[in-house]
Amino acid sequence: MLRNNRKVINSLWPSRIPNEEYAARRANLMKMLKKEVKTGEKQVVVVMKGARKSFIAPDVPHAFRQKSHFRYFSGVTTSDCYYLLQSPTSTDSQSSQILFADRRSEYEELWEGKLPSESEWEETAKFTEIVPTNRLLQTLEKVVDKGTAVFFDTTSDDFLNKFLQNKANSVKEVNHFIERLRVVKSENEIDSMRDVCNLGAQTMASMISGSRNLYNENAIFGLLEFEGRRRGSEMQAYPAVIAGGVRANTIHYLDANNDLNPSECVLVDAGCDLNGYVSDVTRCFPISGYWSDAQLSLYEALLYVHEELITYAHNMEKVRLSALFRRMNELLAASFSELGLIQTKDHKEMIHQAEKLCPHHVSHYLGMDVHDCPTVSRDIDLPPNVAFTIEPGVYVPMDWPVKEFRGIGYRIEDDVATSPTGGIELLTAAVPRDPIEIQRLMGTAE
Ligand SMILES: [Mn+2]
Repeated sequence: MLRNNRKVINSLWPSRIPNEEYAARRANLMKMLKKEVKTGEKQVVVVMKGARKSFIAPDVPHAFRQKSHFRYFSGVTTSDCYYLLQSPTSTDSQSSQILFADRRSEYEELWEGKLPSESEWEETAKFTEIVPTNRLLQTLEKVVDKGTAVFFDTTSDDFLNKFLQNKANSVKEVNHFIERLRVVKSENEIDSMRDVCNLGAQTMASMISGSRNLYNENAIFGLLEFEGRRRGSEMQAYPAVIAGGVRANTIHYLDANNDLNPSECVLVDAGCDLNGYVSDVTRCFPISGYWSDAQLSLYEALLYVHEELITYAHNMEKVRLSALFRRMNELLAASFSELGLIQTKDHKEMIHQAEKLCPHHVSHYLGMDVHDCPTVSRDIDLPPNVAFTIEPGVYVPMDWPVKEFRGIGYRIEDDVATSPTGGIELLTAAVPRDPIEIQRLMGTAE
C-alpha cells in the first residue's frame, strides 16, 4: 500500500497579524520606555536595525530571515533596513516613525525581483516616512541630542552604538523591554502559533509515516523538508536534529548524515517557520516500525513523565516554568526508579541521577524565535497567552550501570500556550506520541 500518497493539501496559511497591530506594538513599546526616562531626558528615541543579507560565497546568499524584533514592530521582511521611533517632543507634535530602506535599481530588479512598494510598506506598518538608508546618520544627527534617551540593541552594530553614545544622554539596551512585550502573545499571535504548531505537528506525523526503513538520517531530513514545505512551511525553524541510535545522546547533534541501523530508534527535533512564527516538536520512533522491549519500556517511562507534566501544567494555579522543571526531575526520578534505570533508594541521589540522565531544562518560551525571549526569567508566574515547550528527555550514556538501556536517547516535545480561561492549550496535538499510535502511523500496528 502506498502510505504516503502525494495528495494535494492546503498550503495556504495567510498571516494573522493585521496591519494596525504593528503600530499598536510600537505604541506599547514607547509607553513602556517612557517610564524609563530620567530627569533631563526630554524624548525617547528607539533605533532598530534589521537583519542584513549575508553570503556563503560571492553572489551566493544565505537563506534570509528577518530579525524577529524588527519584524515584530514593522512587519517588514526586507533585508538591510532600519527604523527609528521618536516620542512626540511636544504635546501637539506627532511621534515620528521612519523606515530606512533602499529601493532596488532596475538592474537589481532584473536579477532579484521587486521589493514591496513604498505604499505597501507604509500600509503594513503605518510609518510616517520612508527614506533611503544612506540618510540614517544624517537623520540621527538631527533627531538625537543630549536630551535624548536612546534605546538600541547595543550588540547589533558597534559603529552605530558609538555614534549614538556620542550624540545622546544615554544609550540603553532595548532587547529585554521588547522581550517583555513579545513573551505575551496577542490573540492574533496565538492564532499564528496555532497555525505553525499545527503545521509543525502535521509535518512530523507525515514524516514518521513515510520514514519506515529509511537508511540514512539525511533521507529523513529530505522527507521532513518535503512534508513541511508542501504544507506551506517557509523554512526549518532551526537546524533539525535527526539522530539515530546513540547519536540522540548528543543533544545538539546536527550532522544528520549517518546511516541508520534497522534496530535503532531515531530522534527528530524539528520546527516549521510560518509568517514569522515557529514550532518546535520532538518525536522518537523505531526506524523498522517495531520497538524492542528495552526501547519500548524506556519510551513508556518517559511518556508517562511527559503526560504527567502536561496535566500538571494544565492544573497549576499559575504556570511557572521553574516549577515545571522541578516537577520533571521528581517525575523522571520516580519513573526511572520504577523501570530499574535508577537503582538507588536515596531520594536526593535519585534526583541527582535523573538530572544526569536529562541534563536540560523542561521548557523554553516559544514564538517568533525557537528560544524566544531568552532575557525573560523562567521563574515567573505566566499570564495567559504565553507559548512554551514541554520537553522531558532521557539520554542513557554508554557507561550507565544498567546495561539494558545504554545508548538510548529520547525526548518528547510538544508546544503549549497558557489559556485565558485557565490551564494550557496543546498546540501540537496533530502528532501522536503514544507508541502504538506511532506504529499505526508507520503501518506496523493494527
Ligand atoms: Mn525545544
